[in-house]
Amino acid sequence: MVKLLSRSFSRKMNSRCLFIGRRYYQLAQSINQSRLIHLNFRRSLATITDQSKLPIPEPKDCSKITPNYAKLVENLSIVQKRIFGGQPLTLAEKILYAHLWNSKEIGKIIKGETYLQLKPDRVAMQDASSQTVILQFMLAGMPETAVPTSIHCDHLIEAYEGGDKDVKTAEVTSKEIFDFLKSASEKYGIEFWKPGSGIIHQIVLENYAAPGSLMIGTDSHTPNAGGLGTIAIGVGGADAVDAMADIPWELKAPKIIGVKLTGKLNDWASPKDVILHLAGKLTVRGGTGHIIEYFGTGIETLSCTGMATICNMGAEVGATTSVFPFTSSMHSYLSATRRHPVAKQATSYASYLKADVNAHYDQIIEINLSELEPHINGPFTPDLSTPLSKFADFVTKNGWKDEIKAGLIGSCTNSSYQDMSRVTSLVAQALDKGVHPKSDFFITPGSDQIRATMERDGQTEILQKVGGRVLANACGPCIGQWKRTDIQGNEENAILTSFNRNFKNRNDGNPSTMNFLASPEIVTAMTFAGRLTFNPITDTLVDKDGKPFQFSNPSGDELPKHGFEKGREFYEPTQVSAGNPSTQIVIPPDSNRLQLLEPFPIWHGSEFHGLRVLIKVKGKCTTDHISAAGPWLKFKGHLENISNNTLIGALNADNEKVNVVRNVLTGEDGTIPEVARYYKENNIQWIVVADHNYGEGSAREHAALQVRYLGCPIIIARSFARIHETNLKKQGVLPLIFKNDDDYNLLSGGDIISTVGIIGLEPGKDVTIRIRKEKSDDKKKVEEFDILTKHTMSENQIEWFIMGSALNLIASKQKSTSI
Ligand code: MIC
Ligand code: SF4
Repeated sequence: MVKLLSRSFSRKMNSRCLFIGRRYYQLAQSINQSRLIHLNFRRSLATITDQSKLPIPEPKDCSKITPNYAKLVENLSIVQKRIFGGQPLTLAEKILYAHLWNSKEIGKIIKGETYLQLKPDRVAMQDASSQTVILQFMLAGMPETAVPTSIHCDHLIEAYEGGDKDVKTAEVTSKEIFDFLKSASEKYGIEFWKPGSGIIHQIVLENYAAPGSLMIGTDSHTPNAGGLGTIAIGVGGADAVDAMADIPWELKAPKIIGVKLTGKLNDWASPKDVILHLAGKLTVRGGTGHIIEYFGTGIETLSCTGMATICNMGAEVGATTSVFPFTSSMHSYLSATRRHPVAKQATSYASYLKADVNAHYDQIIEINLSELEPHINGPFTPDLSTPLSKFADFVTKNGWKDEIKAGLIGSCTNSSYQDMSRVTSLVAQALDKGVHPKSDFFITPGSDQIRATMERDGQTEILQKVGGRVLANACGPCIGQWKRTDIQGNEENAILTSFNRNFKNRNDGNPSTMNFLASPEIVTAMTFAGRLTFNPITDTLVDKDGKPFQFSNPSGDELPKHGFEKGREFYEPTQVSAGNPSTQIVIPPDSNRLQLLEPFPIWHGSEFHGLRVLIKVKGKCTTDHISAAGPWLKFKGHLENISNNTLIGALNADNEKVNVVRNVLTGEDGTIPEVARYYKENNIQWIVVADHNYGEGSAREHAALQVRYLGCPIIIARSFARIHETNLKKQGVLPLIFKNDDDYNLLSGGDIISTVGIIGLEPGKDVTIRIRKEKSDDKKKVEEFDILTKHTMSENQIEWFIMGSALNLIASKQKSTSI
């Protein structure tokens, strides 16, 4: 048999694969899986999968997930003719304009200026962010959601013992949240995915994403679905409420960055390296206001899941979303995940699913995949990108200890079958030579389907044989849900992960943990060395016989040869056709985790006077700094309680301290939430002054809700991250931007602020900020001056501000129609 199979491969591949295959065989035997031996053996040999030969499983009912292509194309052609005189458009523009609410009325579209009113096909939410969405949706008074919607329980599961055990624990510790979300799902006709079923973005890719469709999700990595040709945009909860309540969802027409891919990834390079490299080029702000659209001959060489990884991490450069045109690997993935009917339909609309010839990109970046080497990004920011060959020097120069404490692979970004089979090929090589990881090794499958397929194909056993711990199908350590036991206090240490984000404090609450981001293959190989300076491509380890051991290139199947194994049946979502108004939403009256929302007060109608600068923030201030996750995730449904974490990660420019500000009323220093509450109790409203890209990172609307709740009507920043800026607007907070960037330097904590220009606020009209500085030694010595700020509020958005929040506006409209 060995001879027979080997015939189809080149000589070089042959010997390597045969060798690994033999080991797979012995391993499988040693774990007594005789039925699997045969399969695994053959599978491990087949590093190159002929997609057309894959089995096509029985398709599922695709009626609700197949886009209405005929209607979309018709809508697009109206806009393309009326507004653009038939000129060619990029794929991203085509999909967005096909989803315009008002294609027949809309006037000129200017990218970067015009607000588009869109009708998304679908909404997805995760358990942490969906709590406030539901609480807000309840206020909107709708009987059911207007578009197909799903809830995924993935963030509230703490990684500790691994797999099912951790899910069981979460079912107890977060019972009231899951019960609340489940009952709300039943009431409003939402598909509910239980804890343990998988991570939102992986489940969406496996079940809902469809080429040419438009979806929004209350999580910044929603763009993952761009790997399947979907325009999928991360939004705050209030935006989701718009779509669910059948209200046009607004998005400023984005510009388009075209990324031209040529060549083919070689050996150790993986799709993750495309985005790690691009993040280095674009930086965390470079994608703001843009969609990243990939094109070029290189795209046909990528797997669908690999493209999803690239789109997922586009969130890290601030891009609105990322998207790939329809490819044959998307077709194969759709078929393998029982959506052949969608693939078939998409094939007949293939010209809609790619950019028009000669389409114009606002900027073009070229990447030759053949020349791309693996990259490692970090620490503390995802855009600090270093090629693997230079990484050892980088570590030495920084004087970091040459040690990796833990390697973590998987998560929503990188837990495809391809990722797992390539990783297993490396682990099998090491195991064969008796080489074991020097660091802790964790694996997070993205869904129960992936977990089940990995188990069936013997991958899990191999990973466990070297001590790998398979965690629940959930976010776990990626979002700080990690009961870490290997380090003490705030010890400086390094971890390597295939996740997408690496902000301070994120994974384990320790500000001295450095998270370096890399592909699953690189993370795994380096975990065996346990050293940051180890380069798996060039360096050797020592095997059990004291001989040098070097990893061969990773290899693996793009899709499972024998199809995906179905996950466990009880993880299937509840099937819904409509809402059930008689269902009671469960909120225990004495809960400290759920609290009904009170509408925010409407604008008082005057200029603001006597606002205090609570803090002038220095440098990076992500949503993790504004509303930390980890242990705080449990209070997502309780605004009052979660507000105790407001801005606790922010660095005060006045005293260079984190979470310490001067209370100007008492003259004493306190934590930010303490002082904010003190001002609130004393009827003093306050503002935040911030640096660039304020609110970078997640879609977390708590970062806006909390400041609003504690009495902040205005944030003045050098610039804002897109989702957070919208979240602030939605909650009735005015995001103002310094007209002159240097004016940031003129403000300090405790300054007294008033406004000129809020009365009569209009799109494009500047707002004057009057600053009064009291000298701390003598209150009579004051200095007063004006600076100018601009804003990006549309007429609609100004109405949200006037009404106190977007939700107040929806509720008032609901009321007037029901009278
Ligand atoms: C994240 O990756 O930061 C999160 C947790 O998934 C967030 C969502 C949240 O905070 O609710 C995101 O990316 O939007
Ligand atoms: Fe979950 Fe991490 Fe993905 Fe966010 S980035 S959805 S926390 S796995």
